[in-house]
Amino acid sequence: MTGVSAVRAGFAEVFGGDPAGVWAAPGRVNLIGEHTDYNDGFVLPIALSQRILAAARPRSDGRLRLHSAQGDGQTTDLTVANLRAGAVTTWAAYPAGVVWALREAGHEVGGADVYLAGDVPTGAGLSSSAALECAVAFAYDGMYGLGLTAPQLALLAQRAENDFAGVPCGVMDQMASACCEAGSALFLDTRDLSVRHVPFDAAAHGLRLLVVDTRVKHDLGDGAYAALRAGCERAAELAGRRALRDVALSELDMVLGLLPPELHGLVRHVVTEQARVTETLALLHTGRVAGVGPVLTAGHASLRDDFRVSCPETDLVVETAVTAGALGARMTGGGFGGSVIVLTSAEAADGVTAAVETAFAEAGYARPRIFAAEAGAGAGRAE
Ligand code: GAF
Repeated sequence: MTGVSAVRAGFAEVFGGDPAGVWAAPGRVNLIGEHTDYNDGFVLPIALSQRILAAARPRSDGRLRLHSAQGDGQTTDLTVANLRAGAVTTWAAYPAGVVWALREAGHEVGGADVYLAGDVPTGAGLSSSAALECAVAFAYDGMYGLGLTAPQLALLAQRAENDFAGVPCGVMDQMASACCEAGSALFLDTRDLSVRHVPFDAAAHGLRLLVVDTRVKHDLGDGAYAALRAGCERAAELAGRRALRDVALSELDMVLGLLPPELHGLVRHVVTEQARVTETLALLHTGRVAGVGPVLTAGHASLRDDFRVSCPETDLVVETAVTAGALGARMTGGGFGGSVIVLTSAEAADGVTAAVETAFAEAGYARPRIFAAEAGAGAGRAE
């Protein structure tokens, strides 16, 4: 985990002096509820212990200076009053977009020096961009005394990503980063943003939740995600529903009869995935955590065969892990690469890890990064 003292030292080196504070925001994995958020549906993510830290100090001259420890050593120097959607095309679009979104929403915020560092892998489907946005949103809220709530900051972070950086994501990742609590998964109804914190402690049940980063980079901005979203919205419109969330499982066949065949897979996935979230919630509420495994694997099959967002590497992880004795596995996040979550007994975890590593080596794939996830805390002031 990147430490607060390292970030303070980095800030002093780049900008001189001390920051006004240090704020942190985590990455996430989604247990279940994939590609449901922009269909007004349910999601169930947990925050990771991997996080982005932002050491920040306000400036009175309207300049926004952004420096990332993971960047190319350059400091991005912007003028807050000149921020325009689409004008920043590097990683700095995410933090700058948050400042833009705050001002668009009428908050009178000025400039700042912001030093960013963290250990959320980028392009791994673990929400590094949402963590970046939320770290800066919470830093600005603290520095400028805005008094905004975590969901309000999450919505501003999503606006930054949608309208400033031009990535049409749903609200799950920002809500997870902003609102999760340690030891719990976040059940979120994306229609009304109501949340429930659902205890999730795999270790207490003799289990492990492994995250396998396949190292296949995914990019939500490349058009495929937008096309899926547009397909879902078109299907809802043709079916005469506000969103696909409004199609009940019992009506699925009837609704498919109203739609062109190329939309069937999208609709089938979203409608059955909604049911899988509800099923997972019931299993967690009754302490049957191991029972979540097969639901994950069914979710992966749906993402692979109906929604078509898996790839050979994520499929290989799922297949290998389950064959090696895992309780279940599925890709997590937007897809087209990224990471897989694997639910396994603690005893089988090493064997599952070794089997996945061997399968990747045999297939000639890059060595995956594998770690055990625990439900971490959401964003806030780190110091
Ligand atoms: C990405 C998006 F950013 C989320 O909003 C969500 O749609 C997810 O893909 C798929 O569930 O992480």
